Amino acid sequence: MNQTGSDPIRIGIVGCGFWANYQLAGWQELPGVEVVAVCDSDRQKARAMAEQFGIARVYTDAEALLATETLDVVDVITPPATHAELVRLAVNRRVPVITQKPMATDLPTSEGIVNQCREAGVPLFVHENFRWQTSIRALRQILDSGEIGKPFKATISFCTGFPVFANQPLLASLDQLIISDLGSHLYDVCRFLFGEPTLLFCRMTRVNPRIRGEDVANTLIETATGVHCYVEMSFASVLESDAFPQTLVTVEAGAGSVELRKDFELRITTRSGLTRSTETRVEYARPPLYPWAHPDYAVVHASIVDCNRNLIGALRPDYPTSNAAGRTGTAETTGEDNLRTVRMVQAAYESAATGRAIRL
Ligand code: 89V
Repeated sequence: MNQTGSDPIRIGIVGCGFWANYQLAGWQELPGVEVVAVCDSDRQKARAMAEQFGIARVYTDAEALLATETLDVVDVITPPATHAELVRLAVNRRVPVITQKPMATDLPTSEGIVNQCREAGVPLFVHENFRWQTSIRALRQILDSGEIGKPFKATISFCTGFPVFANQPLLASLDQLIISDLGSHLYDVCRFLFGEPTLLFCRMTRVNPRIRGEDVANTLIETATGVHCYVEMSFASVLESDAFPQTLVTVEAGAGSVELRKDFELRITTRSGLTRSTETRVEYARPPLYPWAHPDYAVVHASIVDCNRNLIGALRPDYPTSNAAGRTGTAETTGEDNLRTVRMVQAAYESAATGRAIRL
C-alpha cells in the first residue's frame, strides 16, 4: 500500500535512450507509481539508468522482462520501427502497453497494433504529450469558454534552428522525418483544439543536406467544425527569435482572437463594448519547472507528467488526478484515438508525394 491507498502501479521500461531519462523522471513524480525494472539491449545503458534512478532490476531482453516481472503497464521508449514487435510481446503476456509517438512508422502497422490490442482486450496508449502542455491546455480552456466565439482559422507553428540531431541522432537517419516526428504532435494539437480533420494538403522539402528525410513541412487542414488550420514546421529555420521547443498558436474566431506567443504569453483580443475598438488581455501559462527537466526541453518534459497521470487514471479509475489531467478513468491518447493522428501523418506524406489534397 502507498499514499494513494492502493497497491503501487508497477511499471517496466523498455528502451534507455535520451528520452527515457525524462520519461522515467516523469513517472517518479507520480505518487503510487513505481518503475520496477528497466530494459535495453545495451546492458551498460540499462545499468546506468537503473543506478541513476534507483531501479531494482535490469534486463537486456524485453521478453524476459515481461515473463519475470508482474507489471501493470510496460512503457516502450524505443525507436518507432521496434514498437510493433514489443507490443506483440506485451499482448502475449496481457500487459497494458504505452508506446512513444509515432505508434509505428506507417499506418498499416499502426492499425495492426491497435487491432491486435483491441482483439486481445489489452489496453494500448500512445504517449502523445504536446496536448498536455500547460499553455495548450490554457488555450483550449479559452476556446471552450466561448469568449472569442467560434474559431474559423488558425496557425500552429513550430519552426526552429535548434540542433535536434545532437540529442536525437536517430532522427537524421529517418527517411520520413519532420512530419512523422513533429507533425505527429502538431496534428494532434490541431485535433485537440479544433476537432477532426476532413481535408489536408501538404508540401514538404529538405533543406539540411546532411539528413535523409524532410525537415520542412507546411500543411493546410480543414476540420469538420469549419476551421482552416495552417500547420507549419521546420528544423531548418534561422530566426531572430527561436521559440524551441514551444508551439506557437494563433486562433481567429467570430468574436475575437487568441495568440499563444513565445514565453507562454497568451494574448486574448475581443471587441470593446459597442465601439469597433478592441481590447487585449495578457495571461501567462507557464509549465511547472521540474528540477530533472533538460533546460532546453522544459515545457515538453513537464507535459510528460500530466500525460502519464492521465494514462494511469485510465488503468486505475481511483487514481487521484488533477483537473489538468482530464476526466478520471478516461485516457485521451489511447491507441484508437491516436490512429486518427497517424492517418493525418500518412495523408500529409501522400499529399506531399502526389500534390493533391487528401480527404479524411
Ligand atoms: O518531443 C519530441 O518528439 C522531439 C522534438 C521536440 C524534437 O520533436 O522529438
